[in-house]
Amino acid sequence: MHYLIALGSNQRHRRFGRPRAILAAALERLDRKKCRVRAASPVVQSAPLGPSARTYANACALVETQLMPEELLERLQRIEDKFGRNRRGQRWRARTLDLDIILWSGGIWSSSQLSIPHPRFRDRGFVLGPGVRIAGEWRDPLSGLSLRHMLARLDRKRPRA
Ligand code: A4P
Ligand code: MG
Repeated sequence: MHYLIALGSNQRHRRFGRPRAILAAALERLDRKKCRVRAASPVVQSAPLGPSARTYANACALVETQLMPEELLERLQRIEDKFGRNRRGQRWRARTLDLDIILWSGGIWSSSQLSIPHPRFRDRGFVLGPGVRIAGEWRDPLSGLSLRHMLARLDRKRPRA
């Protein structure tokens, strides 16, 4: 099975350093134990959406694994914890590492823990931009649109900086 994973960071880590370096270290972690990172996008800088004031580093990765969606989510959350993610406090607060599942080759998953496709990815340039670099033709199972198509649509609405 394949998954498209979005990575984000906007806070330094005492050991791994700045957000860009955190993403590189997180990709290395992800490429272990039953998971293979088949492709990784370049890292982009993006203005924060929401209350946090700091610029984000964002990227996407294409992961191949036999893990089912909820097993992969658990794995991603363990990696977030290793990178010092603090789950207390405000939603969307500054974070050392956020790992979201955007798309899954199995299509749709919906439970109290996990929604695939990720409910908010369609209008986020910081997901679609890196996403098209490695999976431009992958289609959203709900709308039928490819990532490339969704990014072009978003750019028409709101030119990216
Ligand atoms: N969850 C449900 N579906 C998923 C999924 N597809 N992938 C649940 C991952 N998790 C999923 O997530 C909260 C809960 O969502 C999880 O426990 C899981 O069961 P979280 O990562 O703990 O909390 P969060 O990230 O603060 O909330 P959320 O809703 O995931 O936020 P978003 O939508 O990820 O937005 N601006 C820029 N420029 N770049 C960013 O990367 N990220 C955010 C966070 C806000 N602004 C940003 C960025
Ligand atoms: Mg998240």
